[in-house]
Amino acid sequence: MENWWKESVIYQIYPRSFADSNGDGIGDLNGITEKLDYIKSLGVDAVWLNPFFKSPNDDGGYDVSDYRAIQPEFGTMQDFDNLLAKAHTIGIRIIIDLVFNHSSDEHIWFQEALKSPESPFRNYYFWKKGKGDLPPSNWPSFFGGSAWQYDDYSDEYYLHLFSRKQPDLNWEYPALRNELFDIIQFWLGKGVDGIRLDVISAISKRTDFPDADTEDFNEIISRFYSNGPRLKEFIAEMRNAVFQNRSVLTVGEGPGINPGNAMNYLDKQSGLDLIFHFGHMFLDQGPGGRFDPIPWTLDNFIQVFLDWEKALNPDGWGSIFLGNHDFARQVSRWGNDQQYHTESAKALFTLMLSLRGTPFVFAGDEIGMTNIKLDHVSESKDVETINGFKSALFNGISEQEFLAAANYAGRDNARTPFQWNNLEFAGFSKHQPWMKVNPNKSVINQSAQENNPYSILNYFRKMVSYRKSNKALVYGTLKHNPINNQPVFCFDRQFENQLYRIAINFSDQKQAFSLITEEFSMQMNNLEMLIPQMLLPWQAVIWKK
Ligand code: ISL
Ligand code: CA
Repeated sequence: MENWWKESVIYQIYPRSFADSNGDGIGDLNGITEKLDYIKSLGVDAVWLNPFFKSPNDDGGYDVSDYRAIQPEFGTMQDFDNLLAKAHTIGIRIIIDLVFNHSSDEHIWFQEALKSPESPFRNYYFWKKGKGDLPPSNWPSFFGGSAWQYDDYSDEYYLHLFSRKQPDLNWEYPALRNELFDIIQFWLGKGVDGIRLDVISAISKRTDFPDADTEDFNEIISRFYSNGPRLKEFIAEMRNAVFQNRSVLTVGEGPGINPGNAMNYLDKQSGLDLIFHFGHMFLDQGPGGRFDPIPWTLDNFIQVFLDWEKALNPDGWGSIFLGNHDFARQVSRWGNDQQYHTESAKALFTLMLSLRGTPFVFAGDEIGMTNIKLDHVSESKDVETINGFKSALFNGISEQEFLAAANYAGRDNARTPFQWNNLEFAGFSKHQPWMKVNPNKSVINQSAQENNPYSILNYFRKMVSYRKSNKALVYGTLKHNPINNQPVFCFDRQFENQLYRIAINFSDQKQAFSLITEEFSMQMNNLEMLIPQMLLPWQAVIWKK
């Protein structure tokens, strides 16, 4: 069915942290297969799997050394085929995650390119002479330091926007593009239902590599790394080469995608089907990026959603997400994971599941998993945090200060083992897991919530089913009802003659609320009570007229 993804709710799984089937402390494909009935019970329609391809795991699998082989720790190709077949038998689609902005430096292409400037693989990457003893440009890597790594054998530098073990692929080179299209064909041939294209926003480089004229990292991303001159052309070529079959979902991810350029990615004929946008995900990042946190405001948060609503209407389609493997747990970042943990976790799902677009729910958020507190940076398993700490020390920032920023915003928060139950290692594994288990697994875990009608888990299930039986929440228009000087997000969704009013109190205080009259009937409420003309702390209600 065309556009199946418009009416879908998609569940994101980070394989390393979801379920360990063979007791080595590492999540794996068979672990996911064993949990398919649970996944189905959520009411979701598809699963997006973060990369599970062969990788030295420098960046959690986003450094691929063989795009046609399974990461041995995650299992075998047979295990993948088995997962895909079982998922299809219960009506769950599988979306895979192809990392085509860069490969691992351990990929055979890069190993060959390193051997000689004359190698046929040399042009699969970007190589440039330095400027004196300086790199070719002043570009900073996402993961600290320069985006250029010197290779003394050839006296040239190679480009890596991410870690030095993630050399950028040169899409200017047709032979490379054809290699990538063949890889897509390989996985489509196996029957996958969708492809997430990692950092698609950066595949077209400014090949003159001009120096950045700003220190603001998010500005550098947008103006120097993303939205390059041949972006639309490359996406169109890929679409025509491998995605003629429109029932396969193509979703583009990438920093630098903004309301002004989003439609460049979504051309009806030759673009992608939908994009992840990150406007809200950088609201609490200062000029120094992730580890330079600043407070966010609800007004700015709401404005991001309104701007995207305008930018993607009527032809575009976006994703709705509040967290993923790259950001802090949503209930900790946007909600109140202490005094109003359950209420605010539910309120965030009311928001996610009543907006226009395709909701992407990150595994663990449906049970309200929270951030983890690292006591030392040495507990981090994330290259972005580990390198970020090195840069911080170099700039005279103490471990304590950096740790506070990493515990607030670091990606480790999203990668702790799924909390299935209160047993040792939270039922994720029978073996010490690769990553610290959050001690709060004793109170926050799936089995404790499974049969509790008031749990986050069962509210999530109810909200998913409510969205599916009220298509206005998928296709309806969105009108904001601004409420000045109150932390309340209220908006209407209208579809034909149906009007829905959604109100969410983003605060620990009760708020007067007077936008409901008697012709509205309450449909969903994240609390067990409703006081007229009032929203209790973190109360989220849907009415219908
Ligand atoms: O985490 C971020 C930077 O602070 C995000 O901007 C992120 O790097 C960016 O959205 C791209 O993320 C994707 O590509 C990265 C990988 O580390 C992320 O896990 C992946 O989601 C490089 O492949
Ligand atoms: Ca395992």
